[in-house]
Amino acid sequence: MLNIVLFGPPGSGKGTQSEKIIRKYNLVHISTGDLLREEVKNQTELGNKAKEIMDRGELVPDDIVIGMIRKKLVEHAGGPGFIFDGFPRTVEQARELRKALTDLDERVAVMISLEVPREELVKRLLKRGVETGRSDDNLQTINNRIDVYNRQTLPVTRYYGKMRKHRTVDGIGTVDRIFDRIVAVIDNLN
Ligand code: B4P
Repeated sequence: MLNIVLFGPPGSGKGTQSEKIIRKYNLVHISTGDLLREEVKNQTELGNKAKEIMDRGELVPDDIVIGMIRKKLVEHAGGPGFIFDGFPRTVEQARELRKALTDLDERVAVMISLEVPREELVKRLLKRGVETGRSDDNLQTINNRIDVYNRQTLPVTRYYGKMRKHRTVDGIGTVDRIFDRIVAVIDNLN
């Protein structure tokens, strides 16, 4: 299996690039953000709890997110592989992902970080907020999401860096140009 972690701050283009990667490599897309928004939409107990946290721009507790991931991994085990979009977001989630994949005799091949400056992230997310009405795409929540990313999520790069699995990609430019950079990384994996 080819298992890829697509990483980067909110608004760096993870969801956008994931769509293209899954088409080219036929991978299963797991976006914890999408899974959580689905729970919110269906007004499940989990969704009602998550909505408040997401609207503040904080991270949903690890055990909730890990439970969702484990379920998806089992459902699609033995397939061509996964793209993890927006997960892991804490070192604890990264450790749990490793355990869950090891249980399936699998591992993460690479973690690709999309690098985009803060001003550009804010600009993109404000634009999406206007276009889609997504409730966490407002200035106050965006700023908190970026702060939370820097504080709680960025250390995950060191976790994969120690295993020599961390690669960075310039996330500025057209969607196609950025995709070409990502493909170059994936196609150069041993
Ligand atoms: P996510 O859904 O992961 O949201 P996100 O970080 O904003 O990224 P997204 O994928 O949506 O945006 P993208 O960068 O593609 O998380 C939302 C919330 O859920 C979190 O704040 C947290 O509360 C919770 N959550 C999710 N996962 C969790 C976890 N593992 N643990 C705990 N909590 C979790 O794109 C943004 C915009 O940029 C789009 O409008 C896009 O069109 C635009 N764009 C993309 N590429 C561009 C380019 N090259 N140029 C210009 N614009 C571009």
